[in-house]
Amino acid sequence: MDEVHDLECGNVRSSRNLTEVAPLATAPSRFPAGFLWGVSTAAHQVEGGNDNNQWAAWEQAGGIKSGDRSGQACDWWNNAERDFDLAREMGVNALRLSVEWSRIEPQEGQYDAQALRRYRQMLEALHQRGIRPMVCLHHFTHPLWFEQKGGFLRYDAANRFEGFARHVVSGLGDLCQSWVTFNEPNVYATLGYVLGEFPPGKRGQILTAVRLVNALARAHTQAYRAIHDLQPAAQVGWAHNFVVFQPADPRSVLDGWVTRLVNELFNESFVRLIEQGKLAFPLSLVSGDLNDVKGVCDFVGLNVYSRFHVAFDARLLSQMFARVFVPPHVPQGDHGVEQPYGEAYPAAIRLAVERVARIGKPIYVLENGVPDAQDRIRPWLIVNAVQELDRLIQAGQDIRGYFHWTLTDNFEWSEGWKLRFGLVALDPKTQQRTMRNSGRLYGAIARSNCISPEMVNQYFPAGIEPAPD
Ligand code: IFM
Repeated sequence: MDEVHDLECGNVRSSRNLTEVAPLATAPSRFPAGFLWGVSTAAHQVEGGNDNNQWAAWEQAGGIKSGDRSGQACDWWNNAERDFDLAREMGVNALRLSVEWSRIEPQEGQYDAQALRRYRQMLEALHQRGIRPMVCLHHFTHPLWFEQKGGFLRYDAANRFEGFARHVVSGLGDLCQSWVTFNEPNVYATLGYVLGEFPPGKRGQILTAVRLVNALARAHTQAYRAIHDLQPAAQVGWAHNFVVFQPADPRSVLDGWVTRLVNELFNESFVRLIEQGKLAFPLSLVSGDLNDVKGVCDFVGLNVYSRFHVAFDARLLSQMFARVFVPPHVPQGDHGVEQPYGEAYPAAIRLAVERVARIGKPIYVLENGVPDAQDRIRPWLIVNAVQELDRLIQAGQDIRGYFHWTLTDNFEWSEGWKLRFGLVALDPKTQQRTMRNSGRLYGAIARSNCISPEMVNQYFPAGIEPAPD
């Protein structure tokens, strides 16, 4: 692996303008001391050998479009330390990982001490490398026994989740103070119950998706209180996936209406529950008041990637008449316009931050990235994302960190191994890793807590503008 050279930012405001290498208006200043430059990961996507959760069953049942299996994944269960070394070499100071409930509580009420010990080792290994861990309790996967009992739609799900959360925090609390209860409740509900892409593979069940979001908000609240009970100084939040939806035709009343509807269900539902303790009318008829959920978080985590256009289509009843698509000639990662990954849109960070800032809590960008095996547009994305963050912080927004998704290429859910989000390329068959240039660039930014045109030039002398498609 190549050495990464440290580049000082110096007085970036008077140095060469970044517009020479990127479509940027201004060069950013130094980030606040203690700003977290991290990478995000998730248990099922990296550990390998997870065969006791609902995603393993989904894989076996043919739920992955390519037929791929997560298999050995990035082999973290045996050797996460290899990737932690790469994270240290890169220079990040934080890493978000999740714990796999199906390993820790493989049967209801039976906890596996060995599994928790392995997570302790991982957290210790991160600390030894100067990397602060942030632990997520539920990143899309849970044990088969829990799924078979109805998952989070069952009446006592919040109690089960609280029991798991207590067990984890009791066992790992001396090594971690930052907790994410749920990753992307809105994605889990939408892909699992409206689009059928995630287990349990239901389509068009919009009311069930709303009920699930409510149930996840209750479970989040109960876990939040349990974590604080055990660890009063803990910082607890959730990771919200924010997508920019834009009417396909700004003059069309129907496009505007269906865009607002999609936005309300996807972007607003969980956020409104935390902000106001209820959903907007008429969704509030399904949920009622959840007053005890209001204000329950110490920070808001944002996972921000993309923008979609939305058009009214009377044939799409099961999708609330919304045709969600990506127009041609916009920057995109490695997929056709039919795929649900959208336009790579760093400006989404500003819109997302401005929305959740109304909750009044610190904000972390907990995911941002693009599937890009050849590193065509990832550098452009990183530079633009960092500039967005800088502008927001200058404008007074309380943003505490940026975590890139992801460290090493990993198992991308229903797309399997097809999409490569890593700063480090992985061949899952040989387990060979190769640092991408975007990893070197991101590392240089993280180490200097700043970005300079020299960094961009060093790794991308030919420039980083995304080529038009
Ligand atoms: O890989 C996922 C991650 O698990 C959740 N957020 C989006 C990422 C990229 O699709």
